[in-house]
Amino acid sequence: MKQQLEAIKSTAIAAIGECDSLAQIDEMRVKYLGKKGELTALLKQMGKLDPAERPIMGQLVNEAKAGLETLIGERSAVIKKNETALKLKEETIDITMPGKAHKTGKLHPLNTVLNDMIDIFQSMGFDVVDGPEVETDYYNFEALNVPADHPARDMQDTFYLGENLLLRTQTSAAQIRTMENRKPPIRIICPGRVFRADEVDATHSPVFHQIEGLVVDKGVTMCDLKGVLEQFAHEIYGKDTKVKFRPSFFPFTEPSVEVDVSCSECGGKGCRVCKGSGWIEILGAGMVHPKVLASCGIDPEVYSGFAFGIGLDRLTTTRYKISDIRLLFENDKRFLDQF
Ligand code: 2U9
Repeated sequence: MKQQLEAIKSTAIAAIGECDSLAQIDEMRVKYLGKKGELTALLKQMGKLDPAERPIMGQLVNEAKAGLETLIGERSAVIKKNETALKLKEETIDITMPGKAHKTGKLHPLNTVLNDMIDIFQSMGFDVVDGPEVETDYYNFEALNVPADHPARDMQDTFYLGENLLLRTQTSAAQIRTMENRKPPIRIICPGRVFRADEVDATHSPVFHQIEGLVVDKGVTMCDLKGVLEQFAHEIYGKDTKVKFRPSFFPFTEPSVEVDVSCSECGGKGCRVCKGSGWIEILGAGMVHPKVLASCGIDPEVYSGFAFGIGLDRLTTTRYKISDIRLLFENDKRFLDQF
């Protein structure tokens, strides 16, 4: 029996030493120490022994059990340590690796320029006012002193949606509504989409964007108009930019002007961008026509005002050297990703 015990011990020691997973260790525990294990089976054979030998043999088997128990414990600890080391190695994160770049959205170039313009006018005390894109003939033309026979009112130039409804050709209607609803002093800008039945080409689109501005108060003069628009031009194009006011005509302003800035491309010498003139036209403006003030219930004998209209698309194409206005409306990601 002693020999049997020694044989079991030495095979168990070798087998435990070769285990390299906790599952194998469990198998060893069952095989040698479990209820149906080899050492338990040996104990059950003790009855066959001489009574005097039983305690000695019992002690030897128990010592062997304890020895194997310790060995299994030690081997388990080694396996666990190895498994943890392996897991740590496998799961190691190299924090020096470059991260995955997240694609973030960007502002459309029109919105970047618009935001700049809004910042400039807000810093001069202007509020931003919104209005509908579908307007009535009254708010788009009549209230602005645009006569019935004016070419802008022709079907060829304006998108009519019905007898009296149309897609606004300028954002002025929103300013008329503001004058109807607010008492002066009024200092507002109205940015937005406008629509004209233009032939489409590299410089014309049937949908484009404007920022119109309106100031109404007692004692507002052409000097205020000049000061605000010069300030705007210097903020957008730089302090050294020259600003020129040319007489012009609009039905809704009297007197009217168009404003040119010295060409930023050639500094005023004349080039392809300014068509050799040295100047680039950036906006139209004027003192609000007394008839327009009166049609909104504002007494032109007490109040005066100035207004201006700036095309956002031209400003954007010149700033970013975009050769074709249509690119602004096509939503081509290859184009938009460049900004
Ligand atoms: C009210 C009264 C007057 C707005 C004005 C212009 C001159 C002008 C153009 C600029 C480029 C249109 O986008 S564009 O083609 N606009 O030249 N706009 S004065 O005058 C107003 C507005 C509102 C109540």
